[in-house]
This record gives sequence, structure tokens and C-alpha cells, in this order.
Amino acid sequence: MPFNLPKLDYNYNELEPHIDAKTMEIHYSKHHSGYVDKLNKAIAGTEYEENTLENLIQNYAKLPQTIAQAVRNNAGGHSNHTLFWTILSPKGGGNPNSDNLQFAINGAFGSIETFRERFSEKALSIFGSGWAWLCVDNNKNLTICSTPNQDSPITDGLKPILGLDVWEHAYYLNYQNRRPDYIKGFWNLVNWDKVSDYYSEAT
Ligand code: MN3
Repeated sequence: MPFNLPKLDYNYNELEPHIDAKTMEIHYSKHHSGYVDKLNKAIAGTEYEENTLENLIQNYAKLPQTIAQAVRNNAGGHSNHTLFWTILSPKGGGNPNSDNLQFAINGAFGSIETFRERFSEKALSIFGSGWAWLCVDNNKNLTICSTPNQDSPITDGLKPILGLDVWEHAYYLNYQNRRPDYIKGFWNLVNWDKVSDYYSEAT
């Protein structure tokens, strides 16, 4: 099978109280695992088994119609969650601790507080299922955006460095309809070291 579920760097219960163990378990071992399985199934026996995940995501439009939607849903789901797990950490929260990323956030948004507000507003404003993102664009500028369902900013040529899953499966057990509280909790988990690494790689 070309694609595999990546290992988590923490246990299911280590993101508590902000993300509960049961949600983590279901989200990782059922939802994410399901995207990987369905992606592998969709491309099994086709030439696309040789493609990288990024290449698939950048080229949905060129895929045969019979597999295009399944690949879009599940390659996106695999890529989005793979990034998401890495930018969370039991030791996360606080502010970016790399000068480069701090400088870039201050330049793009004025301050880290304003960035957090604008990102949170974006995450809150998503209607239905989707993701909020902090991305690096072609001019190496930071930009906040959102995608519906499991669409990826990579399709639009952006490099995501921070993402927040606002599908109800990501928070409903613990927060029910209180998405604002989930978003507030998220900031306590952000692994800024990792986000800084992704920023450096993208710029
Ligand atoms: Mn999810």
C-alpha cells in the first residue's frame, strides 16, 4: 500500500483537557485511518500508486473522473490530518519562539494576538466541515485561509504550516456545539517549534 497512517508523537490522553482521549482515538484510528485506506483503495492498480501525496493533491483536475472525487476527499484528508497531528503537542501553546516566524507574523498581522484573533475568526466562520490554515504563499508571505471538507491549500499552490480541523468529529464529544471553546483550547496545544520548522522549509 503506497500510503500509511503516520505514528503520533504523543498518547491519545496527552492533549487533555483541550482535546479528550476518546476524540483523539476515534479521530486518529477511525477517521484518519479511513482516509488512508480509502485513498489506497481508490488508486489501487492505477498508475497513481506511484505518485506522491503532494502530487496527487496538486493534480485533482487531471485525474480520471472515476477516482477524482475519492482521491480529493481522501488524499486531502490524509495530508490535512498528517500535518494537524504534528502541529499539536502536550507541551504546546504560548507564542512562536523562532525570531523568523515571529517577525513574519508581526509583519503580516501586526502582532501574534491579532494573528490568533484573525485565525480564530476564520475557524469560527467556516460553515459546515472544513479547516482553517496559516499558509505561506508563492511570494513567501503568510496568509490565513480556509478550505471546505478535506480540500487542501496545497491544491491552490499554498504551503500550510498550521491548520485547525473544525469538522464536528474533531471536537463534538467534548465541546458539543461550542466550537469557540474548542478553538480557544487549540491555542494551548500549538507546537510552535514545528510550525517554525514548516515556515523555514517553505521560505
Ligand atoms: Mn478530522
